[in-house]
Amino acid sequence: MEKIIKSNCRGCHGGCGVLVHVEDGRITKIEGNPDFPTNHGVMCSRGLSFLQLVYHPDRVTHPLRRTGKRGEGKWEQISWNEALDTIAEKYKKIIAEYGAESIALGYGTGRNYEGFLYRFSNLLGTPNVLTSGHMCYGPRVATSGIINGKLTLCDYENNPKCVVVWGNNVVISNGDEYTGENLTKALAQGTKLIVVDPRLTYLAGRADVWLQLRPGTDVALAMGMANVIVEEKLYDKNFVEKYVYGWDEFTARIKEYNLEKVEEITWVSADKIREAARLYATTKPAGIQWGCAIEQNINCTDSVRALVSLMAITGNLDVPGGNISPESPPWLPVSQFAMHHELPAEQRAKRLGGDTYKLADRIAVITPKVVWDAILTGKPYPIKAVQIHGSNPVITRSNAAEVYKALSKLDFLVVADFFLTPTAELADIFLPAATWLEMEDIGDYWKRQNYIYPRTKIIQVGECRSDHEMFLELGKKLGQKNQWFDTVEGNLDYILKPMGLTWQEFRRLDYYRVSQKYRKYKTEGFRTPTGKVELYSTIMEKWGYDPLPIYRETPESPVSKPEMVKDYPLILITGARSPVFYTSEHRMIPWLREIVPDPIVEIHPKTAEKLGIGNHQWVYIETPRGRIKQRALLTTGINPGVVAAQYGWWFPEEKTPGHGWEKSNVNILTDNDTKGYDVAMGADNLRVLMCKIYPTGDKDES
Ligand SMILES: Nc1nc2c(c(=O)[nH]1)N[C@H]1C(S)=C(S)[C@@H](COP(=O)(O)OP(=O)(O)OC[C@H]3O[C@@H](n4cnc5c(=O)[nH]c(N)nc54)[C@H](O)[C@@H]3O)O[C@H]1N2
Ligand SMILES: Nc1nc2c(c(=O)[nH]1)N[C@H]1C(S)=C(S)[C@@H](COP(=O)(O)OP(=O)(O)OC[C@H]3O[C@@H](n4cnc5c(=O)[nH]c(N)nc54)[C@H](O)[C@@H]3O)O[C@H]1N2
Ligand code: SF4
Ligand SMILES: [Mo]
Repeated sequence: MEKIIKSNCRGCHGGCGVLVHVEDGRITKIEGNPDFPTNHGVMCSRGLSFLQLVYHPDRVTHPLRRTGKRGEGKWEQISWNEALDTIAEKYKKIIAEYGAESIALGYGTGRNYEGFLYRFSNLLGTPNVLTSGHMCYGPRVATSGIINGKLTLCDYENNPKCVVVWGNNVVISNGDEYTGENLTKALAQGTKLIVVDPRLTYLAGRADVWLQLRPGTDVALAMGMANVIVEEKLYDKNFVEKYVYGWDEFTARIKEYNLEKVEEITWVSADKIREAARLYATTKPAGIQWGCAIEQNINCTDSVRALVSLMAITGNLDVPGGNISPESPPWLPVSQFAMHHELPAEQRAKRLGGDTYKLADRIAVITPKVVWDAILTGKPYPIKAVQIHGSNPVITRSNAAEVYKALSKLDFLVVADFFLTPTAELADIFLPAATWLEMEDIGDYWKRQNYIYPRTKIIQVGECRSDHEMFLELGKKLGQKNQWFDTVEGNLDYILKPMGLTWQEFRRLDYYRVSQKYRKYKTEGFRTPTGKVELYSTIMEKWGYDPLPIYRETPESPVSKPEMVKDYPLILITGARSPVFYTSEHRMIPWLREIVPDPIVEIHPKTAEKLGIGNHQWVYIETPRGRIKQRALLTTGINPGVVAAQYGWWFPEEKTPGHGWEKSNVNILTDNDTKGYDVAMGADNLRVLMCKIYPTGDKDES
């Protein structure tokens, strides 16, 4: 008999309500739930093909132990008890000999088990948790935290009259909070659109103004727009007078960004910048929809604060239809569940890179390079073991060759995943993870938005377990028994308790919605040291950074390294999202691979012609770090001086343990030299490189 169960997809950062059809203990279909408020039945290709992941023949459904040499691909199946005992014993030894800080935990993008992982690591006593948070979402959260008190998002529910999509391709990526459906609906109602993107995306094509900037120059552009807004007196005088700190210093700084200079830096004409600034400042309310492209370069923190400054001076902060900071549900906040307060101060002080990247340290985030260095050099102290859940750093971290080398040198590596990825192939112990269809989970516990939802366990696949359960059970074996509730459900009850709900009550809801309050600053001010929006940041000043946003040229660019242009004439962007794959996932999913069989690099036809490159031809992309192969896609939607290569590629169909991790992996090309890092977050430069491209001469041109 068929049953239909409501749930919430997590094939990406999540958020789409779905109906799951189950027959005889097996899921037969997943479809969109038309009644769900965040997606109204809409799903993407990844969600629709999710069953091909769940029941994939290569999915690992039992714990494994390595039997051969590291990376040789030889494994034996072991029991959960044996796997967790082995890990616990190893950790006890490392802690006794080197200290808990010599164990680093790691997790991937936007995970609901974030709280469980941090609770485990804090109780273990290690301050070192590897995430994407230094260059994805974390900078927006942390920077908003010190400038205006809390992350801000575009408020689609109250009809923005203008939206600025900045370094984000939300209809493809369904970025960090709601799905792109909201924006699509706003546009259908006539909302004005400004897009800041070096590529002609679908959204750029629909925009009233498209600012095709040189990659990595967002701060200069934003400061130029602020300059126009101030000079032409288009700012919100009342808001500025009452709620902004550092106006004089800020206006003095933006004077340095006259449009002539900004045009030269950004490649966007002064007229276009003026047009965009006027449109944004005079069409109220207006929201900025920002993405990770502004974070993945040397200007990370300053890009975020320059954009918050634009929101503030135009009076668009915390107003309906502008940029709002969503209220959190009255649950136990992740930071409290994570027990950051339990990490002893002397352990916290040992956080790798914590003294250098102070804004990252504030949100318990580290930049990965410090971990690779600690493994490879033993300095400032050795990292002996790494435990990674839901992340594939060999493919997703900058300077992949160094990542591979570092992970290979570890005493002990644990990886929890669905598949034996190139990273998992280096593990000593592999833990088979459950998908969102196989666990009890509070959907979007990690996000900052108004909706949360229950996900219930619908099926069991092999012996797979949720990551939540893995941390709980491992914690118990490492002396944390008294600090956890005995079951995952007990811990979910604990998180929900302040809401007056038990898990059993919550799991019956379709979703839980927190209503939004607006203009809270009128009574509460902003949660910053001055109680105002700090255009001039007192916290950055205290830490010894520039208190005002400033544009920095990327160390590897035609401007800072003109001598490189001869050999590496093109600017390379990496990472613009593919609609069918999620980060390094899904390359083994037949429906998705059929749509995009090979990695793609976008290149302008004129450039391609000069280089003798035909459409769909395999090309080498080369930087001083190495070279990879992708297929050329000729498009006039990119500046002739820029190319854009996809990220996340490996080849699960190649049965060697490396699965072709070096062939098309764009992070072979990226650099992790700290000279290119953002000063406060340690964001690495994934977006602005210099490269050359040439045909591979391969015959397989089909
Ligand atoms: N050059 C370049 N590099 C980039 C980027 C870029 O744009 N350009 N983008 C960066 C960004 S924004 C991010 S967030 C990172 C992402 O990088 P990672 O966080 O490393 O993300 P994934 O590649 O998605 O790795 C996720 C792995 O987790 C597994 N997985 C999925 N769900 C679960 C789960 O619930 N539990 C467990 N245990 N495993 C699971 C998947 O099978 C997959 O192998 O990459 C970054 N790297
Ligand atoms: N389908 C799909 N969805 C995803 C993911 C995925 O891999 N696939 N990954 C998830 C993750 S981890 C994240 S962080 C989000 C990311 O989602 P988004 O924030 O949308 O990130 P991207 O698509 O990488 O980049 C957005 C746009 O920025 C442009 N861009 C590149 N460089 C610059 C620059 O210097 N300045 C500006 N202004 N724009 C630039 C690119 O051309 C691209 O169109 O998506 C999530 N959702
Ligand atoms: S956008 Fe994300 S949550 Fe929605 S269907 Fe696609 S994978 Fe699932
Ligand atoms: Mo991300």
